[in-house]
Amino acid sequence: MPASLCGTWDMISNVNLQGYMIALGISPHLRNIALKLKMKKVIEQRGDQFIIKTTSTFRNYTVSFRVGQEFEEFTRGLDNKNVKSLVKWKGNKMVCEQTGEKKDRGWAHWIEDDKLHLELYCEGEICNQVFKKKVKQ
Ligand code: ECB
Repeated sequence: MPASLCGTWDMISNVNLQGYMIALGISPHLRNIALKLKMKKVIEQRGDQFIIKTTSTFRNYTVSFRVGQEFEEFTRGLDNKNVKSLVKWKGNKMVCEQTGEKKDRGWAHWIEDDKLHLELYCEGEICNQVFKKKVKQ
């Protein structure tokens, strides 16, 4: 079993979000706002269902799914597109393929050195984000 992705995570690095957003067709105005955000991830598992919440001071985005079960995703508040998404485990990585108008689109999450890693990719652009586990208060 791969290390659990569950928990509350704070972003500590964000590389090439700009390139990823350009590939998604996000406007310059929204890109400038998004680039300044320190996002959080809250990942929960209930039975065989995963819920991933991305939160920020500007917008939040939530997706929920079962591994191995294709679902319809509308990327509301991101690029506002309908995609068919499928999440699988590939080794220690939770990998999501998002099939739609954009080619070669998806993301992968994994744990490395107690950090949560996220690779977001679209049409050859790759954004790498790293999150550290939020200290319990
Ligand atoms: C939700 C906070 C970001 C809001 C940014 C607003 C406008 C910019 C529009 C699009 C930018 C595209 C992506 C922003 C980066 C991350 C957001 C969630 C990416 C994602 O798909 O995460 C997956 C994997 O954790 C789960 O949805």
